[in-house]
Formats: sequence, C-alpha cells, structure tokens
Amino acid sequence: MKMSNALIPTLRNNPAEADTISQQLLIRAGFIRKSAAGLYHYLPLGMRVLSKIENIVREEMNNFGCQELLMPIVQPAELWQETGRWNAYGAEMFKVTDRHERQFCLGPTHEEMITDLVRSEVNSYRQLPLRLYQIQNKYRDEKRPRFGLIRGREFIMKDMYSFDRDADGLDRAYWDMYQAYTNVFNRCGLYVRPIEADGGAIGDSQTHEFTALAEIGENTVVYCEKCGYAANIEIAPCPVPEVNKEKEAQLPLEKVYTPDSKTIEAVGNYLQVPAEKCIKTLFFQADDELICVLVRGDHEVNDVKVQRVHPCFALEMAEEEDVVKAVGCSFGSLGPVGLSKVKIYADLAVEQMVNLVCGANEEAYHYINVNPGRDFQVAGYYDLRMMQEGEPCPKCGQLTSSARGIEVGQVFKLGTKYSEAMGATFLDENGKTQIIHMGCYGIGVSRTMAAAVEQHNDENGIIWPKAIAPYHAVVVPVSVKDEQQCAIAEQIYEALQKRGVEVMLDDRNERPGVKFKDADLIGYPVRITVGKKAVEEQTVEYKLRAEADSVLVSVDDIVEKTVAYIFS
Ligand code: 9G3
Repeated sequence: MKMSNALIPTLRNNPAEADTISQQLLIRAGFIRKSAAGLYHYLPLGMRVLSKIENIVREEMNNFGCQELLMPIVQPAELWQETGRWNAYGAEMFKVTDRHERQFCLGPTHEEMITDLVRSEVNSYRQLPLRLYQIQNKYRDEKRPRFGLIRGREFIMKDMYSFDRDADGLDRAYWDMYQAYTNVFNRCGLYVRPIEADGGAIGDSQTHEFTALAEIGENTVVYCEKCGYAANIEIAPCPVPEVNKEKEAQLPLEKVYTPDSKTIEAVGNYLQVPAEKCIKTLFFQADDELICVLVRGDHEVNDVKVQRVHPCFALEMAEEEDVVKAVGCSFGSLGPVGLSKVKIYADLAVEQMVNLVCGANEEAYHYINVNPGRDFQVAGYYDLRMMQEGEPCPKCGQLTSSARGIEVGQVFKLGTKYSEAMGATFLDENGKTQIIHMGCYGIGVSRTMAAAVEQHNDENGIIWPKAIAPYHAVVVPVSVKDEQQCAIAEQIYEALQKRGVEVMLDDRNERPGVKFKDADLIGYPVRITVGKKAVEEQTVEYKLRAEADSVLVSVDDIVEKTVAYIFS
C-alpha cells in the first residue's frame, strides 16, 4: 500500500474528546473517527487491526470445535419476554419498532436468539455437544459512553454459546474456552489475567473475566502474588473479623445533637470518634423494594455482594426523596435504630462493633453507644463490603495486591437458565427428554484493539504487537525527489510484498521528520529508511518500533532480516 493513496488522516495534537490514551492515539494515528457518542468509524488501518484480531479469535474458536454462524442484530421482543428480560435492562437496551408497530431490540447479546435457534434445530443427544459463535456488532445504550472503543454504544463482540447434554459437558466447554481465550490474548500480545468474577445475581453460575491490566480499567482486580488467586474485587471475599474478646462494656444508648455533621468524617470529628466506631446506613432500591445496608464507617459497601444476598433484577442506590418518604429523615442522619418498615442487612464487621455511632433518623441528631442486637435487629449479617488494598488473600492469607483492568473477555456457565425458560431440550438414548446445559463466552474484539494500545504505547505513539499490527513494516524513502532512493525503496517494498510481508510505502512528498513521526505514531513494528546511504553505500536503516535504536543493514539483507523478524 502507498501512503499517497491511503486514507490515514494523522493528527499532530490530541483530540479534545479523547479521555484515555488509546482513544487519543487511535484517533491521532488515523485508525478511528468518532461519529457520535460511543459510535465510531473504523478507518482502513483500524479495520486491518480488527480483522487480525477477529482471525486470531476464529482460529482459536475453530481449534476448539466451534462453528461460526451469524444471527440477526434485530431481535424480536417476544424472545426476551419469554426469558423475562425485555424490561430488565431499562434504557440500556436499544429498542426499535417496525412498520407494523412490532417491537425489536438491537442485540446487546444473543442468549435468547441462539436458544430460539437451537430449540428449533436440536432435539437429539447425537447433536450434542454443539458450540456456535458469531463475530458481530452489539448495541448497548450506555449512560456514559467513554474511553473510546472501550465503552462504546456499538461494539464488536465474538459471542460463543455452548450446548451440552449435562453439567460435565458444560464444564468441558467452559475450560476449553478458558484455554482458547488464554491463547487468543497471548497471540494478540495482551497481558490478560483470568479472574474469578460475579456469576450474576441469579444463581451462582461460575464465571471468569479475562482482564487486560491497564490504569484506566474500570475493573479492580485483587490478586495474590503467592498463590495466584485473582478475582474481581466485587466478589473477593473479605476476611471475617475476629471476635474481639475484650469487648468493652455496653454503655447506655444516648441521642446527641450533631449540627452540620452529614458525613462519617464530620460526625467523627464532631464526636471525636474514629470511622471504625461509626456505621454507614445506606439505602438501595432493589427492584421496587427499599432495603437498608449497614457497613462500618471505614469500609465501602459492595453492591454485587448485596445483590447476591438480596437477589433482584436492578439494584440502585435509593433516591434521597424515597428515603425521606420512608424514614422521615434525609441523608446524613440515617441509622438502623427504630427502623422498622425496611429490611436491614449488615456487614459481618458491624456485628462485632460495640458502642457505635449512627444517625438517629432525626435531622442533626446521632446516637452514641449503639449496640447491635440490643438497639437494632438485622435480617442477617453477611460479607457485604469491598475488600481493601492489602487485605489477606482468601486462599492463602498472604497480603493481596490490586490492579485496575479492562474486561476483554468473559466465560460464563449458564446451566439451564435459558434452555429451561425457552424449552431447549433433547431426547437422550432412552428417549427421555433432557434439558440442554449452556455456556456463553464473549470477547470484546473492538475493546481488545483499544486495550492493546493501552498496554503498548510510548510518547511517540502506538507500539503494535506484530500479530495485530495494521502493516508489518513501512518503507520510508527520505527524499522523493531522489529517483535512486525511490527506486531502491520501491525495490525493497516489492521484494517484501513477494515474501508475504504487509508493507506500507511512504511515498508522500513530505519532510522526513513528518514521515518518521507518522511511522512511530501509527506504530508499524518495522521501519526501513532509504536515504543517501542506500545510494552511496547500499545500506538502509532498520528500526524496530519496540526498540530505541536502529541498525544499518545492506540492501541485500534487509528483506531476509525483516521477514525473519516478522514471522518469528
Ligand atoms: C442486555 C443489555 C446489556 C447486557 C445484557 C443484556 C450484559 C446482558 C450479560 C451478557 C452475558 C454474556 C454472551 C457473551 C458473553 C457475555 N449486558 N449482559 O445479558 F439487554 Cl442492554 O452479555 N453474553
């Protein structure tokens, strides 16, 4: 390909809308352009990277016996009504109405669609196991699209669905995909950790998230250097607080006036008590029920753990006016004492507290010397808090570390959740009807492209891993006016193409500095510069994007050297 014909609109300075390095570089290097919030054009370079990632995914899926198909993006509402999910995602689901006023959604995922297909086409044990996947645009109307391709409203996903006769078959599919994903991300040059994650509120279906370590990652990973434990912090179990033997004597409950004290810090300062002697009283809207959760003042509530204890479709922090209506008091003076109409859950640490401080459910008043069990009852004590940095590993006790990461893949045991709801069954050897066991497995293909840039960049631009680079090499004639330089550059360009190297020729009439900056920004793995030395000494400059310095190589050797590096 020649730069003079290519649509690669590179930019010198940072686009205003870029809120992370990968979005900034992919826009500046001419890989993507934003159309609207969360909606992007993949320009030719971006398309080439996408295709490489998709082909690596295809190879690994096919290696594990998966068959590729393609389902409609436009999905009939009826299927989602069968599984009860049509209204479960609120505004996040893109809904459309056709000319006959029939309702559809733009597919955010395809469990309902694939199960509808399989229930029509599969009816015998002989047809199992079956693994079907597609690579297709998905649509989710994110409230806050951000980080470019990382959280878009339209994105490219590979979604695979496995169908087995029993739980053992599903387990085989699950761990096959675990291996396939490990291969995919290794081949794409991404540092990805599989971490234990939340199997969703319904049931405890097993799931792992493949998380690309990156500063801007929205997921927090808790991991243990010693035993290899790694989990999304949302599910990392917190240590049960040891029962403090020398419990101080319970003092009588007392209501105190606490002006201008609406936060744990303010109350702590005013009453001169530490945060761990206070409790946070939080209210959640669990579907249409208001519930209350108590955690110690120095801890954070973990709503994924709350949702496991109180299964519901939607769990949100309650609106203040709903709390005021229910409790008669606004945020800042809330507490469990005397709270009768609302179900109260408390974190395990609260159970051990003595003479604690909490809101009195009266503006500007708090209680001191509150004692769980004596002054308030709870529906139950559970692990409801977020693990903190440096807490002991749940598996081996070693102190854990944490890192941020981008979820680029997920493997997920569904069991019979969809097959039961939609009647996807098969006849076994004895003619007995059995329910199919399903798994679902997603890779964010467009998100993987962005994650690769988050992990591989420097002050000059992108450093593409070879396997997903848009081109393997760029040949840069320093002066397009020098016919001999151009002739040598053309000759190397063609020789490389003949050897299967994907090579760009920067034949633009631009200053060398501009060409070098673009080559570094775009991130070709190899840059071959053809200058005066090529004419006078038959040597060219060979520079790897991933290394700082370059070497001089004879014109005769440059092709072999490049081929050896690219295909090694
Ligand atoms: C929706 C909307 C958003 C969603 C879903 C449904 C996430 C939804 C979970 C999954 C599970 C797996 C197959 C590939 C791997 C992940 N966000 N999920 O079901 F209607 Cl608007 O998508 N699906």
